[in-house]
Amino acid sequence: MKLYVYDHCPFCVRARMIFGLKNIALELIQLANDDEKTPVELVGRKMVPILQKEDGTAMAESLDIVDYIDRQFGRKILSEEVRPALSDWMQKVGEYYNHLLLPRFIHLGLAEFETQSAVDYFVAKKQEYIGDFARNMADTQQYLHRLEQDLAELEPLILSDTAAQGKLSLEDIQLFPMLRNLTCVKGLVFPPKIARYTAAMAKLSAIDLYSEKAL
Ligand SMILES: N[C@@H](CCC(=O)N[C@@H](CS)C(=O)NCC(=O)O)C(=O)O
Repeated sequence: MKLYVYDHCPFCVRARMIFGLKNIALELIQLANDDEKTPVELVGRKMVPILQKEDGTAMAESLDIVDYIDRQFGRKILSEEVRPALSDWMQKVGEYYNHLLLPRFIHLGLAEFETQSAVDYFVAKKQEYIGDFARNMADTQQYLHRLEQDLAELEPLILSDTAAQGKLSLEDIQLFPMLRNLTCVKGLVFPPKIARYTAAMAKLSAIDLYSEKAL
């Protein structure tokens, strides 16, 4: 099977996780951020992740891909339960964390940003949502302060290093990609349980963190 992704895309990390967790072979295809043709030909719109199955058919939507792989290949491993407190936390942080992430992604040496045209495409599109990237970088401390308070609230919700609610669930599929992407923010210190959880989930799902490249 082929999975079309951008490295920085949290929805793509969700889809990649189920392959890693179940140890299923996968061909990962990193698209250029300005490649509109490939996704549009596969699923009719410019969006990743896209799973191309062995029969050539293509499937979009991260949680549909996760559900398909979990049900079709071996024993189902994910519980569908998502605790309201965790869901609320992800919603709250999801509202502002892109101000920290998007301006950094283009400097991490990621495959989707190898060309200047791919970078320009991303910057133009995302600045429409969050405003000037340089301004957002300059506001780092303000967002970090808020995030550190929110991470302190998340800490008691992490019940095990290898599964947020104690057993693997859709919580891990949604939470780990957010935490993984936050590892690109230099100076951000995860509370101990969150740090152990992020490291363990990265290993279990075979997905690199950005800690070494943080800026
Ligand atoms: N609901 C979709 C959302 C996927 C999504 O928003 N992907 C973004 C990348 S993070 C995308 O492809 N956006 C189009 C673009 O970047 O031009 C899913 O869960 O798969």
